[in-house]
Amino acid sequence: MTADPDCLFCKIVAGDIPGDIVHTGERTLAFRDINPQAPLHVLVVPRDHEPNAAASAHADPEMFAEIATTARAVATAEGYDDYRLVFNTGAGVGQTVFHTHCHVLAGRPMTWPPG
Ligand code: D5M
Repeated sequence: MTADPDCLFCKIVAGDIPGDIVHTGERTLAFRDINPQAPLHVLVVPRDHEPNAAASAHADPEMFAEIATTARAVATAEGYDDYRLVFNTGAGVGQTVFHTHCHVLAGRPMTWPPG
């Protein structure tokens, strides 16, 4: 298990700070976003620290697939067949927490392209 002692999401994974956890997997954890942008807004994170989706996919492709299946499980459990997954990858597109996370958004109409 790799962890960064300064990383907010590593602290949630470790249970050192609270998260509104909706799913615990062997290699992933899902918790509600503190600033929800839709009726369902959950973050699925790998337990292992990597700074972004590209790094996680490279380091552990199986775990990266687990993020997608966890996202579907969370959406289904909350009654949503349709949902949007977002991986902000890099500060230039709005990434603010540099521990890989998948936004799972559902429950309202969504437009394309995203803002
Ligand atoms: O998304 C980072 C997301 O992390 C953003 O939507 C807020 C959320 N966030 C920040 N702190 C917390 C805590 N403590 N719990 C739950 N959610 C949190 P990004 O893609 O990096 O912009």
